[in-house]
Amino acid sequence: LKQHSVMIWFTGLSGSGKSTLAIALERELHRRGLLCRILDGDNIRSGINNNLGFSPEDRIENIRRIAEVSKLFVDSGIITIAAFISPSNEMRKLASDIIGKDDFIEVFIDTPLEVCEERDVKGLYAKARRGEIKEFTGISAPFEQPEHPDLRLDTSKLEIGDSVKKLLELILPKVKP
Ligand code: GGZ
Repeated sequence: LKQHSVMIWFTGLSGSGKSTLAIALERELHRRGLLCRILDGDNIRSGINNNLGFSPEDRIENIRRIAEVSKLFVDSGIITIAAFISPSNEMRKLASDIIGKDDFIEVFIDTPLEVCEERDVKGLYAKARRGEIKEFTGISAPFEQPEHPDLRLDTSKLEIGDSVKKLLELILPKVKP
């Protein structure tokens, strides 16, 4: 049995569209009979990582555990989609080193901060502006843009379907022998 799998690592600001794209991508992969799994704040920060906050140290530990768990999935043949801000080159390198760079696809959700803040789906940017949330990425904590992502998607310019198409073009050749 030879199943080859990959890690799709979304990085980008809160509200950039990581989770929305992850869900849309998952649907298309399932439609093609491919097993996949999304890891996001809802299933990771609420459980295995519920003792972690948003200090630089905690974010690194968050990403390290996510990468270790992801590696178990990838090694089981499951296409694994991670949707975390992962705001620094160091964090993304850590994830890539744990998973192995040959299986690691870095996708930068490059939606401008202004658009993310305008969307403010959960009202977190407004809270961060009022100082009610400390160390909020993009406002009071840094986001380092990846320099050489495998794919860059700006959800303020692309339709979801177009982004998913680009993702599939990148992923399918790597998972279908
Ligand atoms: C950034 C925060 C913060 C702070 C809470 N900074 O839009 P969301 O709500 O659902 O996504 C954000 C999520 C970010 O968690 P990650 O695990 O992806 O971050 S990291 O990779 O940097 O560890 C946001 C919410 O958590 N949130 N406080 N201070 N985002």
